[in-house]
Amino acid sequence: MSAEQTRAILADAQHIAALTGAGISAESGIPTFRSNTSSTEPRATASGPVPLWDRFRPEDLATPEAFARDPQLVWQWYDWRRSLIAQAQPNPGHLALAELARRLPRFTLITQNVDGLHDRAGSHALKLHGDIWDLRCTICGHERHDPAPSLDPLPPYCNCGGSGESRCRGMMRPGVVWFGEPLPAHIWQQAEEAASSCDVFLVIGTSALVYPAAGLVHIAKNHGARIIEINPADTPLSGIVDVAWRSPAASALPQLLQP
Ligand code: BJW
Ligand code: ZN
Repeated sequence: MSAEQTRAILADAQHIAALTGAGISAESGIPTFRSNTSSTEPRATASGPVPLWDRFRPEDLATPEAFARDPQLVWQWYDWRRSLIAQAQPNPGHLALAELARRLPRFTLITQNVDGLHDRAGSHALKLHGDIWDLRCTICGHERHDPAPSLDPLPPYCNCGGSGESRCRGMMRPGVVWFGEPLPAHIWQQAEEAASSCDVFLVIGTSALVYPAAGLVHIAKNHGARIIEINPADTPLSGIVDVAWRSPAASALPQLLQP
């Protein structure tokens, strides 16, 4: 029923926006943040086994305070995640969104994910929380995109300014948005504009606990958009959605391409 309902709503829309979260990449083998299980064991390092990552909540590690306290631990978490992501492939959910963008008059994809799987599926996504393959110097602000799955040394150091005395030796941090940090203003502006002007807003695979990203759904609702949630579980937003499609994204989204 939800597939037909959703297809009928999409058919009349001029501008569709979609917000994705970790759930869309779950079927690519990437653990979500707020689940109790992880399919992959953390690897061991030369200095001994790394902690069981399942014990850490994003609120423990995705903060400037955690990085200041223990950059090695935070980098080990990102290094583990980068290795998982490097082995993962976009799934039929990512691919279906890329195809929808090609077919629809106007489609804006907004993601909270840093894994780059939307890019690899052929989408252009507004990345609210940055990109796990970007590194940024904590001293000089220099940024580099480094798609190598594993980094050596860990933490990585800035190498701008040449090899001599003038070389910056600042520690690099992941180019992502941690708790308490602002989202990139130009990306947020485009996301807010899309939420304000779309006819339909798809909310896919997010627990909708983290703001301001989850606030986009309220913005869309307040501007009259129909809201469609695709998630196997309820979220705090479920009460305000027009369609709650309780299905994994990788099996639901391809159904939207059917005639
Ligand atoms: C499936 C599925 C399948 C499973 N198919 N679905 C009180 C009220 C309001 C706000 C705040 C507050 N106190 C503090 C705040 C602000 C704070 C916040 O929101 N905190 C909450 C936890 C309360 N927000 C911030 O700090 C943000 N910044 C900010 O507000 O700045 C203000 C500012 C202005 C000016 C100057 C300075 C500051 C920043 C938030 C950054 C979040 N960063 C992270 C880490 C990114 C980098 C990284 O990846 O390491 O972003 S945290 C983490 O959570 C990550 C995610 O993008 C984000 C959301 O998670 P997501 O995607 O929803 O994943 P899960 O795991 O939670 O849910 C998965 C869902 O998938 C579940 O629903 C499953 O059911 C479902 N699912 N399988 C479909 N197969
Ligand atoms: Zn530097």
